[in-house]
Amino acid sequence: MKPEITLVGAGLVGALTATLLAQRGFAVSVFERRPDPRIHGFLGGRSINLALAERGWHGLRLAGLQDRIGKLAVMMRGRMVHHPDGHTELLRYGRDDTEAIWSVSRGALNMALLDAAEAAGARIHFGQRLDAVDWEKSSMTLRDESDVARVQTWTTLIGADGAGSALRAAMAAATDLGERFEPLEHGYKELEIPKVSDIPVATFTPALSRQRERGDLFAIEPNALHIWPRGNYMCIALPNAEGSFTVTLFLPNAGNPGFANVRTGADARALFARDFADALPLIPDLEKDFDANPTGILGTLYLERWHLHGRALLIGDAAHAIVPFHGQGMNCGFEDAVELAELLYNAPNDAESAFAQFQRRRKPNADAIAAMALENYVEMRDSVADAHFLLMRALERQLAARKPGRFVPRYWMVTFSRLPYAVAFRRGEIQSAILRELSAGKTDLTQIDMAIADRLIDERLAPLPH
Ligand code: FAD
Ligand code: 8R5
Repeated sequence: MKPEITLVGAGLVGALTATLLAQRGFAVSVFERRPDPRIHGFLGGRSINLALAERGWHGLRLAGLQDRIGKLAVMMRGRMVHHPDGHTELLRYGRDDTEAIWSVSRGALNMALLDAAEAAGARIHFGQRLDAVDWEKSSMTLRDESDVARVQTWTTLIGADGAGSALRAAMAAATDLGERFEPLEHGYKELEIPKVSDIPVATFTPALSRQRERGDLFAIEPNALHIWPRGNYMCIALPNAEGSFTVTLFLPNAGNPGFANVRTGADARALFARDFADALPLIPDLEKDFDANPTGILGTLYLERWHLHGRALLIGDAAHAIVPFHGQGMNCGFEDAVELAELLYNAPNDAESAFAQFQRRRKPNADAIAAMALENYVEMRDSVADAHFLLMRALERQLAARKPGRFVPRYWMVTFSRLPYAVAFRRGEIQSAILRELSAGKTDLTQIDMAIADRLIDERLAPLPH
């Protein structure tokens, strides 16, 4: 008899986990609140994209989806910084185009993963919302779109039902999970830069007219993650394969500018005219989008416990939602899926030890990426303009070239490797200390003593495992 697993949530992490477990011989049932997006369209309808990095690709490869997703993904080779005076500069993420991140549509990705899960043998039940769990009876109540309830029994439950997890609430009612949510004092709003042919000619700038004559699809450089850093706040834009960009405005909730003051589309237009002037003519529906789209909230979710013995486990955002600034929420969740599938495969009839191992292995890594994601907000919105930051960045590049496999930029370890996040975090701290020591009081690379640099690196950083 195949061991049974019941998953709650067929979002990105749930669908990948279902695929990997079904591939490994488990009888997998999945209950998903929303209707099947392959039939009803992806809810929301807006093009929302995500940045996929190496950890995410690894999960997709195991699911057999690399080629299918590869065709839909737009390469982002670096950060395109839009300075207040309108000039731009590309800061590459890696050494060459083999080191890039990729923008993919959430809807397309989720649908591909649902196909893969079903092809592997998982059974997905849509329009089934988890409402309550009866731990004594090993059953749960599910409700359909008309709120009609049914009771379903289970043997082992895995919650991949996202940051607002209903399974987490049901587990917390049975035991103290040590749950803590730390809100960020900043929120976000999504806007859109349409493809050039969808921008009304009436509002064209001369640059847009030239782009239209050339037949350009994208209004700004497609192969980059665009950032408008403005100190305490910022805008970003990620390309969509059909030619548009999803723009996200990140602002403090209070203060000026802040969402408490920038309340209406008209307020937002005034803010863009002042601070994001080069983007403004590219966002024709600014007012409409701003008024129609909700203001997203951000924060970090920490739990002391992710599992209830061998009976239930939380994974993905349900266990460790993080702030978005490293673009690693999904990537980290895919790593959860891969590690869990491996652990359960090796102990198919001992979920208790698999779950305990999972938490032991993953929790330090989840905590590390949570911390690094918070730090990357400051780095994205603020430090790009600072002269000393630029010197440290140049020095980092130089040391990385001098000591390959030893001094490796933290961004690279997080984004282009599968080294544990906790290792990237720890080595990153050591490297930052070295950069600070070497650059203290210096204004130029030529003033830095490379013999000291070599010595500090050899003393404090062991070679990375290959
Ligand atoms: P989700 O994707 O939220 O899926 C949860 C699923 O559970 C959903 O399908 C939901 O309908 C279902 N569900 C919820 N409640 C119930 C219930 N009671 N019963 C049954 N089903 C239920 N990460 C990156 O790595 N890179 C990025 O660039 C990036 N960009 C992002 C942009 C935005 C706008 C947002 C909001 C997040 C972004 N993230 C990104 C984070 C990423 O989206 C999440 O980390 C990832 O989706 C987590 O996957 P999940 O499956 O755990 O949760
Ligand atoms: N998530 C991302 C990065 C790092 C880019 C860099 C940052 C939007 C709600 Cl804010 C953000 C990154 O350091 O140069 N890679 O991928 C994705 C990001 O935000 C996503 C799109 C987002 C939640 C809104």
